[in-house]
Amino acid sequence: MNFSQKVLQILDEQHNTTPKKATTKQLYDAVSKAAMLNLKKDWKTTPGQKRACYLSAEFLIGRLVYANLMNLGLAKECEDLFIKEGIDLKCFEEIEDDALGNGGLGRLAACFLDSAASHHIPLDGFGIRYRYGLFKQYFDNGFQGESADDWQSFGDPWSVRKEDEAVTVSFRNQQVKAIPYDMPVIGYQNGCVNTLRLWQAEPINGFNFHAFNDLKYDEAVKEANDAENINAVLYPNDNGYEGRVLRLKQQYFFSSATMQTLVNRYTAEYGENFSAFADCYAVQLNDTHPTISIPELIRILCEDYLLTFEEAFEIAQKTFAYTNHTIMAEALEKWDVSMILDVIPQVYPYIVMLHNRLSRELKTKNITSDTQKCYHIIADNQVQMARMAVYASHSTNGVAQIHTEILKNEVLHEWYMLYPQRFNNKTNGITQRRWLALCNKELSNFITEHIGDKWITDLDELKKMQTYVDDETALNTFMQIKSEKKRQLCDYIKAYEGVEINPNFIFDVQIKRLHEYKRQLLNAFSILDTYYGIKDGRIKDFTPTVYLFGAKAAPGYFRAKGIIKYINEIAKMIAVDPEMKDKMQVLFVHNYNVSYAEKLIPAADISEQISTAGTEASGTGNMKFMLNGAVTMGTMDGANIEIVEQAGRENNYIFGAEVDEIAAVKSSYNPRNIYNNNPRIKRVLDTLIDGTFDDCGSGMFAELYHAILDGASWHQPDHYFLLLDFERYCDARMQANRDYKDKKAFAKKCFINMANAGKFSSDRTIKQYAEEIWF
Ligand code: 26W
Repeated sequence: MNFSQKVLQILDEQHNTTPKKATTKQLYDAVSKAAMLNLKKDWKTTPGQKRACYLSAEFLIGRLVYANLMNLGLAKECEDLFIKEGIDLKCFEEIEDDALGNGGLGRLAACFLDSAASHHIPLDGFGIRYRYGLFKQYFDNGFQGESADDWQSFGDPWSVRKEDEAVTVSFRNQQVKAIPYDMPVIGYQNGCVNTLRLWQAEPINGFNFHAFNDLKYDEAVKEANDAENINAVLYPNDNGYEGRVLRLKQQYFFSSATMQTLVNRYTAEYGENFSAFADCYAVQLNDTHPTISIPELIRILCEDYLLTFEEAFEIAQKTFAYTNHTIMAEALEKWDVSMILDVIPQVYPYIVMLHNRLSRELKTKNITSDTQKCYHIIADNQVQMARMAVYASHSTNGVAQIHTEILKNEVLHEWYMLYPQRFNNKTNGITQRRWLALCNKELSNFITEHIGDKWITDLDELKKMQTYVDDETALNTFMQIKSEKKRQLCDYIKAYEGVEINPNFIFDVQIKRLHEYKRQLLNAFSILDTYYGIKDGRIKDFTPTVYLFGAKAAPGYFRAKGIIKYINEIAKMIAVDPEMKDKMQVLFVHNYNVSYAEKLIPAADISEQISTAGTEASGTGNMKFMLNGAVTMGTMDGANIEIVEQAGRENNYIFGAEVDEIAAVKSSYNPRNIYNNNPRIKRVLDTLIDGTFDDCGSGMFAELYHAILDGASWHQPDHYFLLLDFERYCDARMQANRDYKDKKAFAKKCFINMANAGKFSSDRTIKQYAEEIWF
């Protein structure tokens, strides 16, 4: 039976309906289940083959149905079936994203899984099956509001519950069942299917009948509630540490369940001699969030299989590797010893043993007792997770060249001095399947018509497009495609936001989590300055531009929420100004997510990547824009540096202080001086306090103003150097605005960016992990 017939059969037998009468949910269920039957024969592991395990608290996989159909090679057949039945495949756009992640770190994990499967690399993901993913965002009078993300509202047809592979996870005062839900990770039309295993916590005894009979109804369901609380919700923090008990429980929950599984699988195949364990499994820790896996594996080996600590340590060290994703000091995880003792006391002795082993090693290495302190795994009554990860693993990597250098020279400098061989760089990447083939069919077809379709699994092929930069027809088609993607985005925004934007404007886009270091506020200041410049006649001949923002702020991050409100106020002011109607527009789209990114990125002319130099570990959105033919407006930070290295600085807009300059001015930096001496800056900043905009008495705007000019107890004034970079940013933007007048010349820059994006495929990244760390 072919795929279409299976779809019809499932609709008939399981839903008692036909394609024409079926609801979107029923269609989705039938299509997905038919696809699952299709891949079943390929979903297996090769015996005796080493497997890599990607442990991550987040997997931001987005919408699965289109990607899975494409990778299975069923997209055409499904589309034909739908056309025949008069159904629009677009109906699946109603289906929620799987938003089990916050931002870059979670999306990277999803790209890696796609790339590994597409290149026959045996890599499985392990994480948490959150009941609610990242909150949904709405705006209420310009303020961010949040609501729960019920990502399973259309069901979860891509998961298989594996009851018989459940394990028990123990906390000091609680035991829970960890039930695996396995999702297929489908390689691009290559018959390879890997697994993403997401753990769900459930009670061992669902219902206490005795308590119920005693009329203690709360107590009757208490165990179930306590278990379900563990995976109830994804912590919505991105780059901000929260030392909460529940978060520690989540981390231990999926770490322990995964370690038990690996040990069980190993013993089933090889018995209780663990000497080959590290030849069977490589475990990559996606930031420190799964790092408790290290003492947990050691504990299991010591307690259940009676290995000595030393034997277990050596196995762990050979097995684990650690990736750091941020240098924000406030994101470094440190758990209070008291909390560890309260939640998982059984693990603590092994943390102490790790600490002691390190201390002994330091003594043999002639390190002064003063310096020794900065290595201690247990320090200030806290367990320092990054130190544990570096110490008890064989590899530590950063995610872009500059980031790895910063790790070696600053954040983890003392560790680099001790173990230089452990440090390595793996510049991030993105999957061109989702971020070009799927989200930009027009550009994909254009590329394929010129160079064939090998780029889909070998992005270096894109280089061959370079020969067409000076080809009139090719460049014209390229420009038409950008226009078409802009029109499509306009239609979507009209329907989804109720706002009309002009497809003939320059599309200038900043989409990413809202964070001070990413400097959306700098973007806002510069827009305001442009607005005043146009009004005052200082700026003439301005090429009309729409400034698009998309970002979620962590619900407890007051400043980030203030910035959202501020940008929404600016948008409103400009929208009601008739003079601006054919000049500029600002829009903050609501509920930015993976699926929204897939629409915004192909339509962009300018990609805003304006973090303070030395703060953005890599960035991956920047790569997606480049691949879809946008120029980068950016600082020399993260992967921007490698992007312009590939595409040429002359084809991008690089501005602002670099890492050295920031370091040099830091101690004497005085933003108030800049403010007092620069009337443009003063005017823009004053809008935060002079009543130009209304924050409804929340105090948000004044707080932003004071953060920049006065600082706060925890930060120096203008900690992220907005005022330092302000003029250089405005100049770079004006330059781009003028350059755009020569549409051909501008399109050529975009084209060159696209043609040189090959390096930023996650296929390249994952092969480097595979070859240099795992196999
Ligand atoms: C404990 C709170 C917390 C939560 C999330 C701390 C840190 C994180 C992540 C590590 C933050 C994150 O997503 N980092 C991003 O990782 C991307 C993938 O490597 C990089 O491209 C981004 O630059 C980096 O900010």
